[in-house]
Amino acid sequence: MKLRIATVSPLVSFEIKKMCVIGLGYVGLPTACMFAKAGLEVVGVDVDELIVDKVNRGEVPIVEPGLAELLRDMAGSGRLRAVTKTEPADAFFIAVPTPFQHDGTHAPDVSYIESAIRSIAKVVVTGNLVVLESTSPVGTTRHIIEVLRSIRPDLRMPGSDGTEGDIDFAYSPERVIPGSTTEEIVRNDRVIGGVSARSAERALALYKQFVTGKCHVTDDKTAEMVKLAENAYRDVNIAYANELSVLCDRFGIDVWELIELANRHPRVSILSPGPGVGGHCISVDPWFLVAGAPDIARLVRTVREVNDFKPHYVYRKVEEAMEVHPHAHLACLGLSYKPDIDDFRESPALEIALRLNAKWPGRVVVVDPNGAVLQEREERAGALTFLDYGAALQRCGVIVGLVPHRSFRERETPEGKVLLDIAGIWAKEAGAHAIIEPPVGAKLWTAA
Ligand code: SAJ
Repeated sequence: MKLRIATVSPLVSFEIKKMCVIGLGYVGLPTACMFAKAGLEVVGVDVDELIVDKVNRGEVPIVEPGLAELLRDMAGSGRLRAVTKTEPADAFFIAVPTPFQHDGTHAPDVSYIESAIRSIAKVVVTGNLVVLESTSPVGTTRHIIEVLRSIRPDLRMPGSDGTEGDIDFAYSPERVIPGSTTEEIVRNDRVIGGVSARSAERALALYKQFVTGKCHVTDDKTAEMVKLAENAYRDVNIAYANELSVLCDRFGIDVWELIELANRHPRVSILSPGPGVGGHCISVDPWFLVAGAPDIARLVRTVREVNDFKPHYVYRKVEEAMEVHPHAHLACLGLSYKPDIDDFRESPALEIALRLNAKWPGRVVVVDPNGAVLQEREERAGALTFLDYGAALQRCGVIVGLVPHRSFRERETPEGKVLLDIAGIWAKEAGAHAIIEPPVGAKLWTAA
């Protein structure tokens, strides 16, 4: 549906001065800060009291460059405060997680979104705007309208044909990459999907208060699908690199050299293989497309399976190396879901390390620059033996490079060790498309 922005629409006169941002995580907190910086009164809502207390003290609960200063300033200015219960406001932003069910079905779990809209239902009044930012299955914005309609029959909801109601609704996906959130949230282009022309118009006006990238207006369903299409696109491309890595292993070819050479083609740009795909987005969102159309989403499903297979493959390769060196100690380098961040959600590297540690207790050590953060957050990490890089190399004969953290890549290639270079740590040129040459005295898994 192509939306036309109306120039005069009755509810636009409801000025937005105060907003509630529900969910103070990786997206909600920076968004709340940006709106506060733009001069709005912002109330951040989170069910976690520890997060609420921290935010009110001006302390960031997550590591994200630039966010600490921003939050300190905004909390100090009085324009941003945090609470555990949704308050009356002019606009509501929902930025809560949408995981999938861990029962093998991978069905999306929209229960956090549903509880957010139920909390909004208690305070919402005519003229309010509700914007959903959480990555969601196609149709979720419509679904929350129906949830609100069932709780608040006194309010007129917008129609599925674009007719206006008493409340406006829009869907606008975040597109930031962890590690550059505070820059990308401002600079990136944004897609804004309104359920009606007025909804889109109001959401657009709001985002324009801090977004310098272009804002593209469409309908809610298209905006929902855009986000899923973007992340599935990345999944497809990473799966290709991962499949190449196992093919190269079978054929006895160095995958890093292969990719470097293939990328010399002017229209080829292959990504980097790794231990699998982690994080809370790429490894999750494509399943929403599969769940929505299981009979036809064949490529997206296969791609998920290819990327989910990679950690098992890596585990088997390490097992083989340990069988050849039955007394060796093993070091796992890197545990986060990608390099240079303190985020361990859905991390294949962490799963591999835990599994290896369970198989050879007492013989496995792990190294990660943010190991302390992991130990604080994840109970299972208690079973792991953390060492610094130098000590791990001294103790272990088999070294598995799982995450190419900068601090690992800056080091010399270890000599006299069995190196399993899963993520290109010892590639000659640091970065995505590096050549690796087998270092003297070391055995590489690609050459095994
Ligand atoms: N990975 C590889 N090889 C690569 C690139 C990545 O194995 O060449 C792995 C990473 O190590 C990681 C996983 O893929 O395990 C995902 O990492 P990522 O950097 O591709 O993505 P995320 O999850 O940190 O952020 C993505 C981004 N989406 C896209 O690039 C299309 C970001 O813009 C989204 O905002 C975010 O998902 C989200 O929240 O959806």
